[in-house]
Amino acid sequence: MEITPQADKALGVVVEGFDAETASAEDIAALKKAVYTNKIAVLKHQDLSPHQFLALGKRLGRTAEYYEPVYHHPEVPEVFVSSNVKETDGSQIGVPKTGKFWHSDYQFMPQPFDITMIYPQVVPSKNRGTFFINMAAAYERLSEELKLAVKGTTATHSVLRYFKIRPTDVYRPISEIIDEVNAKTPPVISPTAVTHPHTGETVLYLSEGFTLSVQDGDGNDRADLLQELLEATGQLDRTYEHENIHLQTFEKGDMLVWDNRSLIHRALHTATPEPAVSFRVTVYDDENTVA
Ligand code: 7UC
Ligand code: FE
Repeated sequence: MEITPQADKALGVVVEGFDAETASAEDIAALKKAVYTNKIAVLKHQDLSPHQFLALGKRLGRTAEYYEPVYHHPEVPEVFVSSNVKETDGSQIGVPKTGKFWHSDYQFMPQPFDITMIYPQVVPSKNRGTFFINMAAAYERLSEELKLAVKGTTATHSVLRYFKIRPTDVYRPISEIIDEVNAKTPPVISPTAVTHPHTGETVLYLSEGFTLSVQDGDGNDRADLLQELLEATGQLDRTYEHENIHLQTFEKGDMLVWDNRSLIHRALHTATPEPAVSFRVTVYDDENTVA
């Protein structure tokens, strides 16, 4: 196994010679260390079944089934399927157009995932990739004034704005669906700046997709501060040229493994939709917490 930094990039390492079936405990430890240090690891030349993919996830930590079953792989429910391709019988497996907004995975849940693994299955010929922002580095780049303004504030997160209507929701009143989403996944409140449990970094915990509001210590809404932080971190830049934005491209056989506690991500917008399928396994890492 050989781990090398991605050339000319602020983030990421490329991992050659990683064999999920025979990887030693030391290989797994080295991979996790690279993920927390360099934020994204691109495992090259992977050829895994959904079961093998899940087995690899289990070596990194505690895997989880996504709370909405419509995303589940039919044979391996822990595998989340993003797909815009219909099966030959016309049925839909997984959900199309997932994650086309800035977010981290399960940011709206009481406990977000530590590690996200994405394994693209059908790779578009162009516009392939995912945008990332390192919210630990973005915090460090804030002005002293903004860092001070963040102190003592909390942020409220919810899936509501990006909850996908399920096939079974057709003809249901939208108010009923909204009530159901709020009952099942109530808004979660966290400090606006959190300590990364595995690295100790200070991470801005907010995103354009899932963060509804920021409040000060007295409970006053700070919509102005939320707007300033989204702007400063690069999340409002529709040219995607902000210095904080990293475009991670991939090719067939690549598997992306990233630090979901410090990175937010956004699926690349494709103007002409080409077939795209990817599998995802998410992991809670209960070990080696610093906070
Ligand atoms: O369909 C989607 O974009 C899924 C999103 C609402 N949640 C992904 C996650 O893991 O938080
Ligand atoms: Fe995501």
